[in-house]
Amino acid sequence: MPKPYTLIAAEVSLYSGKARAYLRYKRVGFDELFASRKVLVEIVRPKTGLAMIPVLLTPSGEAVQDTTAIIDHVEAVHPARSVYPSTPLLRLASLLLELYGDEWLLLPAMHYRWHYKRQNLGLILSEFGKIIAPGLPAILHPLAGLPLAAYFGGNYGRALGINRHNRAAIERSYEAFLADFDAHLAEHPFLLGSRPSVGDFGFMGPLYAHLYRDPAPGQLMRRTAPRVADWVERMNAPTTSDDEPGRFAADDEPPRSLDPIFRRLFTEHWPVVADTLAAVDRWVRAHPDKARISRFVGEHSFTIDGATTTRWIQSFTQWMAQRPLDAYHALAPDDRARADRWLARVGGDQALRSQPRTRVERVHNRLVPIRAQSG
Ligand SMILES: N[C@@H](CCC(=O)N[C@@H](CS)C(=O)NCC(=O)O)C(=O)O
Repeated sequence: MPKPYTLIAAEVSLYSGKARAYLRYKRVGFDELFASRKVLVEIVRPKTGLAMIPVLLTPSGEAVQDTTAIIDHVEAVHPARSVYPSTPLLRLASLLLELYGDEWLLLPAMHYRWHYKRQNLGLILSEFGKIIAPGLPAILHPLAGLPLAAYFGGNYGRALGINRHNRAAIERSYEAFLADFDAHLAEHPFLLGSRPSVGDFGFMGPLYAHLYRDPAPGQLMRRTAPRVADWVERMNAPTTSDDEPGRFAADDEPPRSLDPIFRRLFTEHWPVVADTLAAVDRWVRAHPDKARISRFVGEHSFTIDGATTTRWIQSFTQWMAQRPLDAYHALAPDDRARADRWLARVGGDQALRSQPRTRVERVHNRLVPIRAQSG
């Protein structure tokens, strides 16, 4: 019998891993439809206007793109086993962690996949070849996958700011992250307790298809952070026997063992986020006639572990960042005081104070500015 939902996805795709693990955890029945070029051309593009995966086809005929939109769609229909903690600080923490996973662990994911070609390329080319021409004999897949590999492998460096100046720094930062996450997992099965939150699913994107499954980083993870590898496996195979999915941390307190991860988030990632909010605002003011915000809105420099280089500013980051910012600004005074104490402990005490001057929203899968009404 067909299941109510269909997830258009691929094992090799980063954000597919996030959506797949989430849908399994929620126990909403779904079939996975392999995102071949034919599926992209015949279903994804006409239904979403984009050539991006994953896409969720819902029982009511909608096509939802973007993993965060997929999660929010499914949460609204199936509130049981919510991935959003109901208490305010944990909720804020989960949104920050989702943002960090989606947008910042992307750097090591792309770096390790494309830099360690000798180890990874065999697998990647065959999987890309399957996307382009699933009907071809497997032996020809690597050849068919070359153009797609050239596209992704050729563009990520400039867009994300990954090059010879910061490769070693990205590896130092990621290895430190792995050690911190591994130590955290010695105390808690998931990021915020014994139950996965939206932050875990954000982490699952980069930590599955690329950093667990690609041979070179996969070996690094299994060797240096075996608990992280176990977590990836747990996230992909949630226990289905009991209805009680576990608990979020007690007393609405983000676990202390996450402090180093939050500290890295606020030192490395948040300056990029803050700069992005300012750049989106400038871009929108400079383009009053444009209904949609361009995917890239300029270039800026950023620093990871002492290495500075430039990257393209991605407007989408603002849409993700508005989520924790909104959660912070909606806190009741007592909760805000508690949040500020926690944020000060992890170096984020100023980070969330100001809101973006221009807000953005997604309309038909495009980012649009919410302009102040004139008159
Ligand atoms: N933020 C989106 C990103 C989706 C995305 O970037 N998907 C990748 C594959 S993992 C893709 O389709 N990229 C095509 C492109 O960037 O043109 C999400 O959460 O779904």
